[in-house]
Amino acid sequence: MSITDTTLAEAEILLAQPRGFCAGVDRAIEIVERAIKLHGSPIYVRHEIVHNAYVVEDLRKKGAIFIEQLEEVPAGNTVIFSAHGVSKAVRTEAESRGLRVYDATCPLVTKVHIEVAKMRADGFDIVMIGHKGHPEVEGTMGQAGEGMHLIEDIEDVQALALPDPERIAFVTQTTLSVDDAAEIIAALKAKYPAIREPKKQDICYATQNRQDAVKFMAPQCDVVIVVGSPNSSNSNRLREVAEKRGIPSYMVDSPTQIDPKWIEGKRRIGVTAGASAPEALAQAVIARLHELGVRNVRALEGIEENIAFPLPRGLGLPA
Ligand code: 0CM
Ligand code: SF4
Repeated sequence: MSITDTTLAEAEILLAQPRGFCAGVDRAIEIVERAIKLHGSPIYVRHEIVHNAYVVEDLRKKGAIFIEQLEEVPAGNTVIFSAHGVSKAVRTEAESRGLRVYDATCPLVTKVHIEVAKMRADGFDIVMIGHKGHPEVEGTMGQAGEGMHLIEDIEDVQALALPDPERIAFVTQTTLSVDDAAEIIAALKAKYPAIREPKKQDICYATQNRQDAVKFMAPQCDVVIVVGSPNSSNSNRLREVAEKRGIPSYMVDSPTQIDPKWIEGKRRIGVTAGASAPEALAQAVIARLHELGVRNVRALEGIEENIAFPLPRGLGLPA
């Protein structure tokens, strides 16, 4: 047995708690599965239902067709809006085309949409903190025709020139880095002391809890592996949380992407999963680490989540 083998046999996997699916992702997947059962395939889904390649492929096999533009949905068909939400224009287009719609927008994204609508109705300009081009940002920005200002970082705060500093508010994307958002919000408040903030932060419970779990886990690890797809905002943020603490960290979509070099000579290997990454993938990553010689697994303590969101009308009965 080589020195490396001996080390890996003594090494352990630390498992973050909580990790993986949130209530919004559970609900969104369930909506697609129930719609297929109810109406038969194909069922059209606007954008990836959640940002996970494995989930999308699984639903594709079950009869879902993923599209980006509503014009790709043939007349008379059913379309499901993804967990990330849609703009008012997309909703109107679906209505005017007479499509049957099931809305899998996470209720915590809808909460932000409602904030935007209320504050625009009160005459406020709204600053949104988010990542340009992300579908959730497009959906939330698209809740109002005008008066929306997207910023991504502190430099953007300095560049903002708003018409009435007494009538402005901010909202955020739900899956931001909690720490980066806090810095941007502090800069906003310093520049616009009267800015109105959400009653409860827009960053969702799942994002907050998974980042907190990595903050607890990372200092105990020599390397961190995050299960998540490259386009998943919340999964990327988990990798960054570990990286910012000086721990080498990698994101993988599947166990085959693990490079054995990452764990060579490491004693503690942290594993977590983004809110859209199935537990089956996290378990497959653990199995791969076992194959590579790591024997022990220790689940860390952390918050037990027991949140569930109701299904939309028409899909709520037992399947
Ligand atoms: O927003 P993000 O890119 O993190 O989306 P996701 O599909 O990976 O996670 C669930 C959600 C939402 C909204
Ligand atoms: Fe909803 Fe948060 Fe999950 Fe996104 S990550 S689906 S906002 S609970």
